[in-house]
Amino acid sequence: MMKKKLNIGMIGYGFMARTHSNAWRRVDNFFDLEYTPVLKTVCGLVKEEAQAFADRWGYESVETDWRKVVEDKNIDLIEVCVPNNFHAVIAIAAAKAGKMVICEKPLALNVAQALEMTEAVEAAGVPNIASFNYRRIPAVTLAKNIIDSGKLGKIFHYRANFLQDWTISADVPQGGMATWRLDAKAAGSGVTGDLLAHCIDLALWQNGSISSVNAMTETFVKERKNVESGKMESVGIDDACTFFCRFDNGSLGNFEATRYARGHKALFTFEINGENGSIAWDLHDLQRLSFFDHNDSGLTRGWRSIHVTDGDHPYMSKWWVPGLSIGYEHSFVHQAADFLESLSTGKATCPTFRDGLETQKVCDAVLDSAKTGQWVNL
Ligand code: SOE
Repeated sequence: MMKKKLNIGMIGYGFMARTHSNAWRRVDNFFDLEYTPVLKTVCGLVKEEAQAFADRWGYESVETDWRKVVEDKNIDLIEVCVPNNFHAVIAIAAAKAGKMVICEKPLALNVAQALEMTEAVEAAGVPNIASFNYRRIPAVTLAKNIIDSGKLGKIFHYRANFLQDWTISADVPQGGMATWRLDAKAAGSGVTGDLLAHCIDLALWQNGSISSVNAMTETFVKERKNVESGKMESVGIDDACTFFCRFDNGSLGNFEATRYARGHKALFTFEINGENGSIAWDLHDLQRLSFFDHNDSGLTRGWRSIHVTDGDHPYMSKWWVPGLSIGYEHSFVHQAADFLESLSTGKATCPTFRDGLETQKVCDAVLDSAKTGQWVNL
């Protein structure tokens, strides 16, 4: 069968551009889809670096001006894989040019931008994704399926952490290609947008809307050298953030993210406690889902550790044989597959920009609450 082509314009050539490019390259090998991705153009500031990226990942051409890629009649989909302060301007221009858009998380610097982006893609009627990849780790998708099956019963608690330790040293600079996440102008916020946004996206998906939040943040290192100016500048991001919340379903939430948890590199965990059971997951052991079913007979009742690698587990029939693991990068392959599939079915791939906007609202409420010390209603 002659496949339909989806021509991709990748804006950015950093970490996320690699995960997305890898996904587009792999997806056809494992999924049977009507559409096939074509890596047309990669765009980045430094021509030689864009060229090196194109050579490594197989892009046909390079560009240094993202507007040219957005205006290129041959491009169908714009991938926004650049620092957060460029998400809105690129995504809105892409939507206005009639392009589909996949935008890295967090969707925007704030709710106002996220709303404008959402309205732009919806007005243009173009398929769009806010790229929260962890939804498509098979164990995480399985958790959602178990919750939706009603097995946990009434939910009482949702708990999530995202712990790292890479900015403890005051010598880590802010700004520039590698450390823009520490510069408030580029990132918007610190761990709230970078890490908690992942936790919030999963929480809203698995447990429904959040009605109110109460947060505290801290910036442990107050000044860092800015790579661009070469000067010591005050740090405007949150290094750590903890918040409590109430969900519309009556459950209580407890969230923490930090880059100051010595020893933890990317310890993303969540646990959900319901009347009839509980679920827990840990990114450091991403193929396993812990599940406790109170309805099990007393003889065998206890926490099970499900190795989510069987043929009937989400996405797993597409990979190797039962029992063999896949990893982090596959969540992006699954997103690519679901997106290509959605072009055939016409059914949107979640999380859409509108879902990303909902996460942004919670992030902004969390930062507001931390500033005022008050509960913030959503
Ligand atoms: C930050 O270190 C980071 O790379 C985030 O930006 C990603 O979204 C997260 O998945 C892993 O950590």
